[in-house]
Amino acid sequence: MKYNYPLLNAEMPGREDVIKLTPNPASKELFKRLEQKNVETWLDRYEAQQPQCGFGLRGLCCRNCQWGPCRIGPKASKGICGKDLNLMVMGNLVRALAAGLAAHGRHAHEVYMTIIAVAKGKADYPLLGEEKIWELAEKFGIETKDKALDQTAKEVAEYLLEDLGRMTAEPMYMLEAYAPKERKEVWQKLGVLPRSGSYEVMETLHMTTLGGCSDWTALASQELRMALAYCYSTLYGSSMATEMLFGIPQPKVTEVNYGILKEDHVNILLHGHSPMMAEKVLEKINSPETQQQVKDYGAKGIVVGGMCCTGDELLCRHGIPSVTNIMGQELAIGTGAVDAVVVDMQCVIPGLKTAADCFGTEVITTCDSNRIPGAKHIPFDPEDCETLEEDAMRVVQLALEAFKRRDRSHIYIPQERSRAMGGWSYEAVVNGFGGLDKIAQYLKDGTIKGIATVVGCNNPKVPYEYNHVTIVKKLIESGILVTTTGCCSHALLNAGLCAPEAAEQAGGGLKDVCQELDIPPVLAVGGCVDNARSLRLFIDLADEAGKLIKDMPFIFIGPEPGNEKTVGQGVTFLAHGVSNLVGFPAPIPVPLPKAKDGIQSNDEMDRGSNDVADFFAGDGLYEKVGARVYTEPYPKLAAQTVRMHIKRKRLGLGWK
Ligand code: BF8
Repeated sequence: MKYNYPLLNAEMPGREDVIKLTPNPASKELFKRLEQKNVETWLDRYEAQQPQCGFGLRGLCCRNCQWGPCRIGPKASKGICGKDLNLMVMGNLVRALAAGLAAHGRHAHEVYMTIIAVAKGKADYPLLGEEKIWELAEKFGIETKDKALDQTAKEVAEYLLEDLGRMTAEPMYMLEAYAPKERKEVWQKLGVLPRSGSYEVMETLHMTTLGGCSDWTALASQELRMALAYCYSTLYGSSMATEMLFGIPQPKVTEVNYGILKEDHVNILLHGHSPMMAEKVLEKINSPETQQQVKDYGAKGIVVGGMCCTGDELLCRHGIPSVTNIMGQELAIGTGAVDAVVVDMQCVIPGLKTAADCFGTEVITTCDSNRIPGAKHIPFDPEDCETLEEDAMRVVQLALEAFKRRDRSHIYIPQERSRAMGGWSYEAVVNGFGGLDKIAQYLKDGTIKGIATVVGCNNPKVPYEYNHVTIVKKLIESGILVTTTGCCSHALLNAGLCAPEAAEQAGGGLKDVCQELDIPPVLAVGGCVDNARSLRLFIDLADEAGKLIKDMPFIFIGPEPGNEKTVGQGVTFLAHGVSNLVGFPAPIPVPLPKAKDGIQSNDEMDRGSNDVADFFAGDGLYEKVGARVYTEPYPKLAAQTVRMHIKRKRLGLGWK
């Protein structure tokens, strides 16, 4: 059964479609098993929510003040305050980006404060990314002569903190250092240069409060301004600061998927986004003390698996096998083999604990921002980390004790494993292909037709992981190189598309070059903050080719967008001139043809917001930044749209 949403010109899958279409056999098995065992998952809760509210789906509901909630529809064309449809849709969108920026900002803050704690001697972490520390110091113009590495790192972190929190109108250091000159001029002309992450979140909430900004186009400008703050204060900042601490990832091969769990081992999953505590826990797991204790507890060893973006970070740096993403977290618990899930921040759904309670899995929270009732809480705070070493050891102890208690009658581990290569930092991609000049040449001569960065969450509105995998298979077949992060990367890793042998599935020159260099056609570049790596690649390749980024055969794709954070990711790439393809028409309603002026049409109301939809999909945004949003929920059609986009860009450049 499908759920039809004519208002969006789309349908959503029912349970049978999800189980039939989801590409990972392990997920199919686990959905069925959890259903048999009567354990609730997101799939049950999603079905219980059908039909979903048509106002909310189209961004036509405002809950920003106590006059509301207000809805716009055939009965009322305005909210009580007079807010019209454009203002409501754009206001909701800009608030979503603010929430996403706040989330990545909090992540960034933890990483920067950890570097400062290390420099002050308060936290025992290495500074393995020496080259990144010197690179940033030089870019920021920090005097480094006779300065120790840790002190330089601290100064860099203080600059990054300023980008996160500046309240005055000075330029952002990171934006000045890494944004292309041509873009800076575009943004200057548009008046969208930001102050800092925190300032722009404050300004956005201010603009959208009752009686705030009534001009949706000013909110659209704020959307661009905030995306730039998001990009340069949180994506670039978190990604590079984490490299300062734990080093710049290099490619490494490992095995991924649910089959990495082992019945006779202690199984620990590390889940969340900021890998600060996870790195320390990993250090303790690998200590001789723990390895001895494991035997005392009667286990054959410890398996560490990664979930979501913390999983991506650990895969990239240590080759730790990853298991799954946001919508697989309950399935992983459903194996009955997970002794402990250690979670830090973000994308840890409340349903995780419900499933964990059914299987006796210990859930350990490590961030004060992400508390879960009934979970053990051992917080990491870089500003108060005197007990960090003991705390990380306690986390490991809890997992060992959970292994002893585990009810083995519930264990069911689908034996799916895939080979995968992670660790594709910006530097690794450039070196792997033999230099920026080589990649630019491959693009020019058509060996590689284009580059798509395919990223983002899962969303129950499309069949779980089906859109990710289907689009990417079609793209590599067409000779388009793919970079990936976040939940999408887990779908692609488990599908075997991130292994060098996946080159076999690529088409044309991409197949040849990947086989020759032993590189996968789908490059797992890290967690969501590491979209900065793909963006930097786009920026530097355009520069190397002597072209503007907006003219290059690049695209950003979010096939299953879910979290508010993805709005920021998409608009970041748009602001840089890279068009987006999104896999479901919300919260920007699907752009159907606009009714002619003077013609009253219900369609005009149904689609949510003509002007905002046209701004993103039509010429409004395109004229400002040279990029637009395509929306297509059906993955084969989506891949076709991307191929056309890439082809048009190549034609424009005169590249065959
Ligand atoms: O930051 S892709 S559901 S896990 S938000 Fe979350 Fe979305 Fe997954 Fe990583 Ni990104």
